[in-house]
Amino acid sequence: MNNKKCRSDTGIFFIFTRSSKSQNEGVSMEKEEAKKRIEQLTRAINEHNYRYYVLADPEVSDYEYDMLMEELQELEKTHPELAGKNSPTQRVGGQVTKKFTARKHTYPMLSLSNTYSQEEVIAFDERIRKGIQEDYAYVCELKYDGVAISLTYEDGELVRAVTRGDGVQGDEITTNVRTIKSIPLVLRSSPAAKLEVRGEIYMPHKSFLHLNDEKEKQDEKPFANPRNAAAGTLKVQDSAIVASRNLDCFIYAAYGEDLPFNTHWESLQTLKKWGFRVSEDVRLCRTIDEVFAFINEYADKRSTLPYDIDGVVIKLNSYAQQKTLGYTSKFPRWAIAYKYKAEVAMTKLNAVSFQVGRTGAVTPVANLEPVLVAGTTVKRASLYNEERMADLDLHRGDLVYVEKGGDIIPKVTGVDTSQRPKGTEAVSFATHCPECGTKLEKNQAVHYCPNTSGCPPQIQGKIAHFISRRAMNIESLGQGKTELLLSKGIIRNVADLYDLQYEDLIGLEKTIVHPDTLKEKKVSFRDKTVKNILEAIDRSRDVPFERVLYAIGIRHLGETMARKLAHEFGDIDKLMNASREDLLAVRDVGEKVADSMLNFFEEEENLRLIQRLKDAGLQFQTARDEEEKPSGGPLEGKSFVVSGVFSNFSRDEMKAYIVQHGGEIKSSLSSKTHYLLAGEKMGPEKQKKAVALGVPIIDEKELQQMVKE
Ligand code: 1X8
Repeated sequence: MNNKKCRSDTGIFFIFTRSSKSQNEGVSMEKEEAKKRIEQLTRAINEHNYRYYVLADPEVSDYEYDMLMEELQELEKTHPELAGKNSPTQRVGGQVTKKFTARKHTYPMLSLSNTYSQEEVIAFDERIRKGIQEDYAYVCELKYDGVAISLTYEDGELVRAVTRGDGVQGDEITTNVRTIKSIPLVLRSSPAAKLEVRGEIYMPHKSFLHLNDEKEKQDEKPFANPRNAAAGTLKVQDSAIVASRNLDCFIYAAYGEDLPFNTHWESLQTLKKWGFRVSEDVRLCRTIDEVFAFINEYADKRSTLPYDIDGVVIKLNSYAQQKTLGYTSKFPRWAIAYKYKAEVAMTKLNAVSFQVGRTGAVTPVANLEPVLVAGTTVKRASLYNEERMADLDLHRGDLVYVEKGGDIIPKVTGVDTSQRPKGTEAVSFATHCPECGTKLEKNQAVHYCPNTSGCPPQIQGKIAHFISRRAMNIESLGQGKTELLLSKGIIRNVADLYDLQYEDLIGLEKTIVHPDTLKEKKVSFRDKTVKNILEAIDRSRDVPFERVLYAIGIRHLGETMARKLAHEFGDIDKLMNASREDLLAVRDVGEKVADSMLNFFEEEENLRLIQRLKDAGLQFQTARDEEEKPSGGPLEGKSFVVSGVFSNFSRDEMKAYIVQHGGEIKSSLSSKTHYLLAGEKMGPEKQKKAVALGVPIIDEKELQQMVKE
């Protein structure tokens, strides 16, 4: 098949051949043979990874690579005991970290002293010259805007990845870090028994834009910038999610004993040979002028890089000289970070508008004469709140400074009052909701529109929740489209969705502004879109009751609780008629949820909505087969709560025994429970509650007696 001879940089020849043996023969392959092949494949795949992710110079096609990977996966499936933690198959993730444990750093992870001023860089150079009194050189590197990481290798294998944390100790995130393909799991050559390297994990722009697009589609809040996205991703518990987000990493330092280099420059070259991804954008500079040339060069190149940087790191090259200078309590004396200023532009403030969020919060937004900042055209910028607006003392027509920092939403950072036209009026905060005209209320620094059920963006919030994947899963109808339908008055609430006809939708079009990103987006309803939406709406009629209950958006009613209540009560009418006590009797239902349920069902409008959804054919009771109980047994019509441990049955067997004889199992006590079946070690709280509710407590023997009778 794909016979290919490749020569790696280490001079080892790998024969990259997909095993000619069939899968069936593979299963019976001798373990020794399998082990050898696994080692061979692992080496080959690691080498390909290195060529692809580190050198950006792949040697085989994706297909050939996939074949090798597939063969390795098959072999590991047949011989799971041979699948190591650092096998290249582990890159796809799947392991879950329940809790990230704290780990102390062997070498503290210091931050760098940093500056925005060129004078301070010159002063830094002068301090070095005084301190060293011999020839010296600097290494200039980029300062990546990501998450610092420490990677420990033992005998050439990755054993630990720890975040910076407070510099003394950080969180171990090894499982997640293993999914980052440019981080070697096994080194190409092993320098020392123990090696620690440091670098920055970041999210490339492309991955970031893709991730936020997805988030937007799912109606989730997008990340503000790639750094937050990287940090958030590394703390996700499911490593498969981490694997899917395409993080990347640059390594920029090595720590260990007896490392085979004497300068930082050599360390970077050697790290690359060992298998690490080291940036090409590094330079050995012999004078401070060369340093500034590097700084200025990358100030221009910055906007073309596929990832965020926020400055340049300048390090003294010689380790011996670094040692001479040493450290302050916080920073190394031999390095400094020069930070680029956020890009600022000046433009005219045309107007201030007010954006109403889904929760009813009102944010002031500056509408600007379009201006180019950091490579993108800015038309809108956030003004945060009334206080911030007052601080700026904005007048209509003012020339304002707009800054695009690390976040996707630009901000207005200042006003040039010297150029203010005469007779202009200060902009004041809205008194009424721009969406529905209701008088605004203020809570701490935030203005709110109190019209929760009639204000379009707030209805929009409710609809977004209703159609979300975990609720009614009407995915094809995203944020933009619901906004359009609301603004045109085609829908006013979630029940209206079920009245929509093809003719209502086809051809609709509007340009809308995303509330989180302030970006413009054009939405339109074409034939295929409309059909997909109507189909999805139709399909949602089969969504089970527990999700419908979650979808209707009762405050504080999360997914789990909705499921419990749906099963406990079986249908919406029983739930609507439940007393506070009935609700509280359900395990984990607290006062907050109970009261919120009662409030919800008290509102005429909500009852009308539920009736309309019922009429539309949504599921308002648990499916029949779930409810169906074997009937005719001696325990028919009796409900039981089972608690404690039993001598003749396990707890599950006990429950099955009851159901078998016609009884019904409830997960928690209410006044309607017929019996509490108590085993040993039942909690005293249960007993108290049963007594209080007047539920008889029986034991195993009494139950068996009841069955016999
Ligand atoms: C932090 C960073 C360093 C480098 C790049 N990006 C960073 N965020 C580098 O050395 N090229 S060094 C560093 C630190 O020591 N705190």
